[in-house]
Amino acid sequence: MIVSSYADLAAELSALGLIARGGLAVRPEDGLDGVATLVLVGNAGPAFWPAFAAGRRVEPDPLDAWVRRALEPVARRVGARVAMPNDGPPYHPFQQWAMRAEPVHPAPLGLLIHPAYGLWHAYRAALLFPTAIGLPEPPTAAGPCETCVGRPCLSACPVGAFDASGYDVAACRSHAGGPDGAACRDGGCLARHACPVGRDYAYGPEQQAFHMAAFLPRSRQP
Ligand code: B12
Ligand code: SF4
Ligand code: SF4
Repeated sequence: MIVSSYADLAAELSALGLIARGGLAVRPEDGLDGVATLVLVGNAGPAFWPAFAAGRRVEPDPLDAWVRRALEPVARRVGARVAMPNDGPPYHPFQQWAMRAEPVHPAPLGLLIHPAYGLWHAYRAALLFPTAIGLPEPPTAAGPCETCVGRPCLSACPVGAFDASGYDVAACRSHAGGPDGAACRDGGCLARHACPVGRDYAYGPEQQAFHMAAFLPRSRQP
């Protein structure tokens, strides 16, 4: 069966705790042979956490595994296949796809900022369709960073892991995983928290700690 409409797909994803985050007509230069349309699937804020908490199992990469379990039956039904952000390397350019699908812009931290969700959102998968499906016109919105006074995200990291030249992953991991890193480890990245946009969407404590544990060295995971 082919998906009847983007709206139906969005409703089906919503029932799973996930969000249809727009889509794009695939171009030859995207290098996705046999794919005509791509729909991004993601989360914003803490809304998907209860569904994941109820469905998670003790297994490697439990969030990706839960997303795959939730999406594979949907994909089969609508004639799509699933691509995941952590498939790789080489990784799929999810952030570049997202900028074509919805009004997100690069923030100084390297994450994409959304006008409503701020920095508290992510992409969990993409559904790849062999046929063209009707997509909503992506809404446009100016990037909030352009008019942000003081750019507080850039001065909130205790070890200055972010600056104009980029993101020092080693410095971040060393601090957040070390003896003085409990605030980052348990509550989430302080630079992300410093952003005034989308604060209502900040993840809850359990979700923050989960994402940070996934990012820190394995030996420090709970
Ligand atoms: C590799 C990777 C990382 C690496 C970063 C490597 C680097 N050089 O900086 C590491 C493991 C460090 C990382 C960390 C995080 N990441 Co990351 N990461 C990815 C991944 C899997 C691949 C990126 C890539 O190579 N893309 C392919 C190339 C072609 O595209 P590109 O646009 O040129 O990619 C560049 C940027 O994506 C950048 N990058 C990736 N992640 C991050 C994170 C930060 C903070 C910065 C500054 C840059 C950066 O590095 C890439 C190479 O230069 C993507 C998923 C994906 N498939 O895109 C997620 C992704 C970019 N990460 C994401 C997130 C949320 C994070 C974390 C914040 C997770 C967390 N803890 O909550 C952390 C940051 C830690 C913190 N302080 O909180 C999200 C961003 C969502 C958004 N709003 O834009 C993505 C899209 C995954 C998702 N599920 O949505 N990440
Ligand atoms: S604090 Fe300002 S510059 Fe930093 S991400 Fe938020 S809006 Fe953008
Ligand atoms: S997690 Fe902590 S150490 Fe890493 S960038 Fe954010 S504030 Fe800095």
